[in-house]
Formats: sequence, structure tokens, C-alpha cells
Amino acid sequence: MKMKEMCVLLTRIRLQSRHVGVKTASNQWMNMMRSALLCLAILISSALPAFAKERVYYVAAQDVIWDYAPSQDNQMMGREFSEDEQVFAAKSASTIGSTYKKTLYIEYTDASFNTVKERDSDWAHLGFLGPVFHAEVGDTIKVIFKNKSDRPYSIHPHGVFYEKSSEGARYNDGTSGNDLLDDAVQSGETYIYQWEVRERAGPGPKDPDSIAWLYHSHVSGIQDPSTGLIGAMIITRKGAADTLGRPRDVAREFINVFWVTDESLSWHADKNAEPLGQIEDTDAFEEGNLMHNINGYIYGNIPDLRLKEGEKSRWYLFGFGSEVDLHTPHWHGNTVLWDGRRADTIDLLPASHKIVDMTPDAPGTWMYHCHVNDHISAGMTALYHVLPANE
Ligand SMILES: [Cu+2]
Repeated sequence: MKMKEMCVLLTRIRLQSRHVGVKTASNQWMNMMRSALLCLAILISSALPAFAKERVYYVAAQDVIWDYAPSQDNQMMGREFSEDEQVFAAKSASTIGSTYKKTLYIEYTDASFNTVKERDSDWAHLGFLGPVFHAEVGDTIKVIFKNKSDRPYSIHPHGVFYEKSSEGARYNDGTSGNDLLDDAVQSGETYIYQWEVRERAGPGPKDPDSIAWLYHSHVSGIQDPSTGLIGAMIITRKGAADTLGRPRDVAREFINVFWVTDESLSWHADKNAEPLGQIEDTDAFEEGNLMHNINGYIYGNIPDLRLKEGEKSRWYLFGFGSEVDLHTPHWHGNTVLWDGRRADTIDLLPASHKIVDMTPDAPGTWMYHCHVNDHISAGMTALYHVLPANE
């Protein structure tokens, strides 16, 4: 029954009670007033939109030691690294191996920045990416950013609406004063970024119920992300989110950034090369710094890409980097829907995204890799696991 119809019915019931003849005039008047107030309350509450939320995240830029291949072997093939693979994954007189000093966006539980917020297994696959900011159209995202590293960094978001004081990038835009504070947050300082999640940041007419955008440091738009300061946020269509801002129409979400991260562009490049001393083979050294990764993992080391047969999952796919970064993620065993079309391979370019849905019908452990030849051999490979529906 519609709200207006309910009000009419309520008023009718009250009016009919006048003819019963057992109530006094003042009682009847009170009942009619109560009905009117009740109707007014129902009408107002049905006209108001769901309360927009402020989504608050505590994020630090922090130096860490990152391992692109914690298992120290080729997980996708189930064997030790071959000689060619060792260029990227093993330490030698001319190659650094899989372990680098990096600076990452690390999520904390509160403004004291004492306790790191642990990731559950659903999000372990994020690897070196920063935390996911979930929000629904109409919300505001507020990031309290503390720079715990020793260089100035920022957070520049894609997609969402920001004033100049929350853009996180410095260039010749004619701004001054407080509008420059967000551009480069100095070592030890804290800054609050605030972004409006307007309709234009949410899914378009042909998008699924949620889409994703990158965010990254932009003091240097090249060196900062190469050092590790990059992450993604997920925006859900208005009315389609749960209380945490996540899309209700999918059981699992995955964010994958396909990227040949050039560790020679990291602010820590010299420090990382220090233990090698005088480098014998500079070609091997430069090649070995090109980490062909998904979320900071090579050769099948990305963990917990798990989903269930018959359950709908959403994959937010990004490219990043330079002219070598044309990537074609490909799933064995199952297919995906993109833009209303069926596919098992998707094409990506640097900082572009595509969002696809997969409802797997084939249980098992499957290959998932970039289909560019050179990228397969250099380690841009993974395994994803489809658990049987009855398990
Ligand atoms: Cu690729």
C-alpha cells in the first residue's frame, strides 16, 4: 500500500469512529489530530533520501620492505624459478631480486595512528595497494593522512569531486595559501582530504552497481606511485550499497592493478641498489628492476583470489605505468561480462579501468594472467580458485 493511500485509510477509520457514539467530542478531536500527525511523519520520512554518510579512513604513508614473491618460487607453475625468471626474482651480483624498500599507504584504526588495521582474507590480494575506500553516491570520503615517511607525499583521487584544497597535486593552477597545503604533506605532518561522492563519481548508465577509481600520491606523479603510493576506491550506485558502502549485488570483490613497476623510478632506488655495490651488468640490473606484477605480486604469488561457483563476483581491473603497460588480463576456466558483452580477456592501458562481473560455473584452480607474451614470462601471472557451490 502506498503512503498516501495509508493516510487516507487511517483518516477514514478515525472519521467512522465518530458514528459509534461512545466517544466524547474532545476524544474524537484528539484522535483526528493523532492521525494527521502520523500521516505527516510517514509522508516526510518516505520523501527523505537515505542518510548520506561520512566515510572516514586513517591512512599513513609508511616505509616498508616489500617482497614481490614471498614464496620464493613460481607458484603458478609449481616449481623453482627458471634462469630467465631469476632476473626478476633472485638476488645476484647485478640484480636486486624480489625484495625492495617501498613506501605504501597503510590503514590505521584511528587518529592515534598506533594500530594498523588488519586486512581480512577477502582483501589480502590487495598486496602493496593502499586500503579500499568504499562509499555510496551521496556520501563524503574523509581521509586523515599522516606522513610517516621521510619525503613529502600527498593523496590525489580520481573520479570524486574535490576542492583545490583536497586535490593533492601541485601545478600552475593559480591557487595559493591553504589551497597548497594538500599538495605535499611534509614528513611527520597530518592533513585531512575530503572528497564528495557525487553522481558523476558513481556508476554510469551502462556500468554495474559499483565502479572503482585510483588514488595515488602526486608530489611527483611518476616517482611517488613507483615508490608504492597507490590504491583504489569503490563507489556504489545510490540505493545499492550495504551499510559499509559496498555493493549488495555481489558476493566478492577483487581489485587488480596490472603494472610493470619500474623500481629504478622509486625514490628508494639508490638505497635498494646499495648492497650490490659496483654493478657488473647494467642491462640485467635495469631489466631486473622491471617488476611485472599484479598488486605487487609476481609469478602466482598473489594470495586469496577465491570465489564460489555460482556466486557473482566483481573484478575492478586497472592498468598503470608507461608505454609498456598495455595489459590483457585473461581468466582460464570462466568468462566475464563487460559492458553487456561476454569476454575472457580484457584490454587495459595505463591508469584506465574496466569493471567486469564473473559468475563462475567451473570450479577448480585456474590460471589468471596478462596475455601479453613478454609479461607472461616476466611474471604477470596468478591463480584464482573457484570453490564448488556445495562446499
Ligand atoms: Cu601485461
